[in-house]
Amino acid sequence: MERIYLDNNATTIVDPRVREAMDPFFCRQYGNPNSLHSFGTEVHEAMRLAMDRLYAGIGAGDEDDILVTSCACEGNNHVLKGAWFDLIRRGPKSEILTTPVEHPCVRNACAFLETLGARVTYLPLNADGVVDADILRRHIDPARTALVSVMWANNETGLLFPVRELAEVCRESGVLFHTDAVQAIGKVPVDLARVPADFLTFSAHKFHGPKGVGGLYIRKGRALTPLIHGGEQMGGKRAGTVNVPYLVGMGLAMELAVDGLAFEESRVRALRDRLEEAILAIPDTMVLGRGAPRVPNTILASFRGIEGEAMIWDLNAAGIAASTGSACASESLEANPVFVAMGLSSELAHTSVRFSLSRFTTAEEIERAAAAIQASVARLRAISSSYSGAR
Ligand code: 7TS
Repeated sequence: MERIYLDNNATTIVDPRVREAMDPFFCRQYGNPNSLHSFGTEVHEAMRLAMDRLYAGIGAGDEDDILVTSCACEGNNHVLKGAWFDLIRRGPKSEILTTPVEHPCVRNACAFLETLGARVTYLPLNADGVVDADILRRHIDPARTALVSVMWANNETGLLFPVRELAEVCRESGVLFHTDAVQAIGKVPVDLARVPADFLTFSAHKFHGPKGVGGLYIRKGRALTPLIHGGEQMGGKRAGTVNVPYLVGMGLAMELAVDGLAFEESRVRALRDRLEEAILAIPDTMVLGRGAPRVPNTILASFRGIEGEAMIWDLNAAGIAASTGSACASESLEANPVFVAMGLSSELAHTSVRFSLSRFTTAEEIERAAAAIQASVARLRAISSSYSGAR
């Protein structure tokens, strides 16, 4: 029986068209793009096309920069550490505002900067589990705040943050705004002509491109101290030979993701809603953030009386890949900070499972997954000491 992959927020299958587009750049057009001979120059056209696709995909202006990075962790670290080198270190702006539900690469980079003397404030969430413009207005201080970093969409809940309003508040206050758009690309429109963010990060493997390549958008006029010093690649802003095959793949993956947005909005959302309906038909289940704006592919469901991890293993045995939404750190049983910040009980935090779909998910897979989830819940509740029947 074919396995079913419902963990697309962790990573996605590479679109076969993307792999095909990358192929010539391994053994045929393998020159270093900085070389002056034909091996070098012949890759330029493909690189330009890929960059054009990235610019078009996120609505970047011609004079803005997009740096090709190795992943979103790199892009996010670059922005946060750049804020330290460019601003905080020099004073008087010493504060970064962020949220407690960012990816660990943002939270841990902030924790590191705190050890150097930065002041980091984690903004509270509203009843929908996001930071809104009023909350930001209450905390932002133009004299003290150097940077605001808030994700576009949360990887565990799929909740969408009102980034346009947040970016506008920052702009009015003269404060830099960064958004981690890793979980937004290909799921909702991401248009920097409408959202006045200064920095934005993305990662190809979340939208059917290869792993190990991502992008960091820098609006015109915003400087960032390089994280990687070296040669003159990318105008000296990020040294290292450009990963040409992966850039080519990311460019096409971006174009396909943006072209597929309407499909995501209709077909993927319909499949997600169908799975959600099947989950909610099981007694004592809930879906987090159901009433609030969410990306169309994600379900974070809680099954009372069942440890999320037990369900992952049980579903895995049935050939279905989901994740706990990292309800527990893999090595400890500490509750996920995302759930703590959302004010969810530890019971909810420990009983949640994340299902994330993609444009490759089929209706038949959803029906099979729904049946497997129902069977797993029945099996695990029958042996659960903490479940004593529907309340
Ligand atoms: N930012 C967000 C919002 C993410 O979801 C992830 C990966 C990253 C950054 C890191 O991306 P990378 O390019 O450096 O790999 N998120 C997840 C996840 O939700 N489950 O596994 C990985």
